[in-house]
Amino acid sequence: MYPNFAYDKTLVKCHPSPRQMIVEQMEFYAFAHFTVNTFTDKEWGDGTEPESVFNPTELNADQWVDALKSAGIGGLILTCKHHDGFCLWPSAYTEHCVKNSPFKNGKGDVVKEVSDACRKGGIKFGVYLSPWDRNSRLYGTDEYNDYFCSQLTELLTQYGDIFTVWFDGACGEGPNGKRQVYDWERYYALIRKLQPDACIAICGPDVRWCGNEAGDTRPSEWSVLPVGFEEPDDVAEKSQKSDDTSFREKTIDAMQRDLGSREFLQGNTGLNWRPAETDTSIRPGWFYHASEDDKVRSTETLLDIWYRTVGGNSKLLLNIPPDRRGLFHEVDVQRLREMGAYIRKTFAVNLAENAVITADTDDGYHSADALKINSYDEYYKPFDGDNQVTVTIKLDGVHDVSHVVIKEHIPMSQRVESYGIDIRNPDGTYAEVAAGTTIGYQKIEKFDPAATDEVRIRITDSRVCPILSFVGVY
Ligand code: FUL
Repeated sequence: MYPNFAYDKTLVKCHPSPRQMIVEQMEFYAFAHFTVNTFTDKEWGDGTEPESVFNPTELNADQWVDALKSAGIGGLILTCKHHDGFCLWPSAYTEHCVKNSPFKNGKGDVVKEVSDACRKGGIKFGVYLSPWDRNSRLYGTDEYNDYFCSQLTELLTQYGDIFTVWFDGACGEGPNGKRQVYDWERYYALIRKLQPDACIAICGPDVRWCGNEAGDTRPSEWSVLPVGFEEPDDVAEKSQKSDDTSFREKTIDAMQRDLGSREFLQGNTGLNWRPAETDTSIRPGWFYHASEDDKVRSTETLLDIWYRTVGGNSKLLLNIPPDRRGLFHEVDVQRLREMGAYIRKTFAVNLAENAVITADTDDGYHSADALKINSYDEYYKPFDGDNQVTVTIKLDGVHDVSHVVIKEHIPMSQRVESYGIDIRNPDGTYAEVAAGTTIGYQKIEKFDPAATDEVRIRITDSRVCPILSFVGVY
């Protein structure tokens, strides 16, 4: 059994591992879906596409990274192999890869170019390797597990540090298709050995699929879930099974709305920290289609998703598909710039920094002053048993306020179950401007701008005493 293995039913791990903390703090990262589909105008290739179709003539991964950084994105996951089996790196284990394509006369390596550009640009790099492979003749046999591990080994040893390995649950084989018994434990052990700091996402123990591709989120998102929930077979069951575009519009199933309430957890013997990740595309498709150039999501929609994910205890994994040139399309680049400009402007000045922050109670060691610093080195904590507390942020004058950011001290788990936020009116009364349930890694509350000299955060219920690490007022 490996450390942090998600499916040990006796495990109780209610806080993030160091590798999960890396992803938690990245908040917002990107996907790039790129393969033969980009050139055949498909979403799922069937594995018979000739290598000759893959020919990006102006590939420039620096352009991708610059665009991502303009939005404040901290990492990029590349589809090194999608369901069609075509590998974006010159794999020694298959002919179905870039080495037999016209791209750089067969001498190119997209994974290298992209990972180098990420490193140069100071963002992290992750790999998507589709377990389902429609090209490999080994798929459906035990040897496929060897093949898959050989490919993983190439990716995890030749391209520097990898922050996440993303295992898709999608499989469209259907009732008469090939059945592969994936040796998940072997894959996980290999990843832990070769890249111990990398998370294993989706069909894996460290990062949990949010359950839809539309950008839908849960109002109450918990990171502590029962062990055994969403094992790879469950993920596969809920994932896409045919190349049906309507799947991308499907929202979270009603049955899946609550994954972490006390009622939901009751009776489970094990608990595990598995934060949600919301993966969605900037366009209707995951791959580039010129016909979708006028269907790129608006900056407003993208920001709405950003608020609900990054500000709602989920990670945001936004897909930006490179086009046939090997560039992010101009429209997508513009959207990323606009998102970044808005976020930077909105959160430029944290009014809490010059405020006086107090709490109605603390344990004598961890005062509310610690909330000014956005780090996990210090935190605010009341006495055990004090599950309701009020934190008051007295500003250095009257300011227009429209956002409050709260972070729990997640190294000591997720505890808060409900809260309210008030502002002080000029006449000394208080008006509630926001209220909610879970906080977790981070809650961002946006409300109508109001002039005030004091903001009050009331934690109205918590599983055990609330422990907070940061408060921001903007
Ligand atoms: C799905 C896949 O089928 C899509 O093509 C895409 O890769 C998405 C991220 O996951 O399950």
